[in-house]
Amino acid sequence: MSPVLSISRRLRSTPFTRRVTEAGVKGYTVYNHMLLPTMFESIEADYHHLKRDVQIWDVAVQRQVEVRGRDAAKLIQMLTPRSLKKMADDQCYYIPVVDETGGMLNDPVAVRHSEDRWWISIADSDLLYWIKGLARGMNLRVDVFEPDVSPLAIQGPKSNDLMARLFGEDIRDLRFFRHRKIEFNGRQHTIARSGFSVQGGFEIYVEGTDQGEPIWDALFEAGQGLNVRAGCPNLIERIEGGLLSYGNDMTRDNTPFEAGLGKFCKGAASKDCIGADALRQDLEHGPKRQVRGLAIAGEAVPPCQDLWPVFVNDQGVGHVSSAAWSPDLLTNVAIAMIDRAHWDVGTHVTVQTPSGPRDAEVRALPFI
Ligand code: THG
Repeated sequence: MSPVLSISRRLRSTPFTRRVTEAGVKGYTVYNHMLLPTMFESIEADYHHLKRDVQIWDVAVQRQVEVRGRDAAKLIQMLTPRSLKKMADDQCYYIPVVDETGGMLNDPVAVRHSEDRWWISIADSDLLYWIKGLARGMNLRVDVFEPDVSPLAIQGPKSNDLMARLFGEDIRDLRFFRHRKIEFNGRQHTIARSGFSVQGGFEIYVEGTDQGEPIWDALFEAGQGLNVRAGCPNLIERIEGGLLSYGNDMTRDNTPFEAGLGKFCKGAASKDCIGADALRQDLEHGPKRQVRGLAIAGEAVPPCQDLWPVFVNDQGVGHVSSAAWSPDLLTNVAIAMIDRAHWDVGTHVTVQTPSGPRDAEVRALPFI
């Protein structure tokens, strides 16, 4: 028998877990101390379906850190080298969050409701404590807490049709990384055009655990004839799309410039951001290494559970952190951190995989 995950109060279920189980989930990972589905039919079958139809994803693990109060905007600008000055009350921004060494603590989506009310929709690290610590240590006039909000993503090319059926035609006009309120069951929820795939779609920030199953059921009801299925962030699709996974593809050892997030660090020179001084070197001279795509030759590689060393002429030049066979590109696709001297697109390298050394070629991200 293969090992099982023992689920308890610490390993939190979500408002959608019962429905996810009923839908036949086959694999889970743990993210923010909570269950995140990784597979339904198979990673390849889920991938083809996501690219053709529409899926409903339990991404409640994208927990919200709510920051409320007169110093909210000031505190959030301290977290990130991305300038938030022009951000409107209906916008979401992808923001690298760095510590005083310039190391990445998280790569959340910031959701601005108003000057004094924000959500930070976090990746897998305990950012709540960093933000609470800053608020307390600096005597800021804010409350910082995790609200009862659970994102549900609707992803895939038919996501517009599905959402229009349930929430009306106007929803088609919602722009990328903008949000608005919708009403369901007499309750208000925030809905954004966003999500962890490059197929397009929406995220509903479901307010209230008790609303999870009613919204899930309504989406499946509305999706009849659209081949709607339960799904989850897909390993192959996210590598092809160049979407990075915090804790896998970048960690506290990396600056956002190394993670390829330099375009979100234009405010890195500003004193408002805690990591500004530490980031100056990378801002002025560029990073010493950076995230790249790799096309790895040969048959399908096994899952990447540890870093795979990358070599050029027996010299270590980086490592692979995520890899999968791409059925559409007919090659293995991977995300790697590669030293500057070898990161040019087209460079030939060798990857030490668990199934032996493989030839590989540096590619730009995204692959597609
Ligand atoms: N949605 C929400 N919260 C999240 C994620 C999400 N929290 C954790 C994790 N995913 C954070 N990671 C990402 C990575 C990339 C994007 C979103 C979240 C993304 N980026 C676009 C890009 O890079 O082109 C848009 C960036 C922008 O314009 O600001 O979509 O998926 N709620």
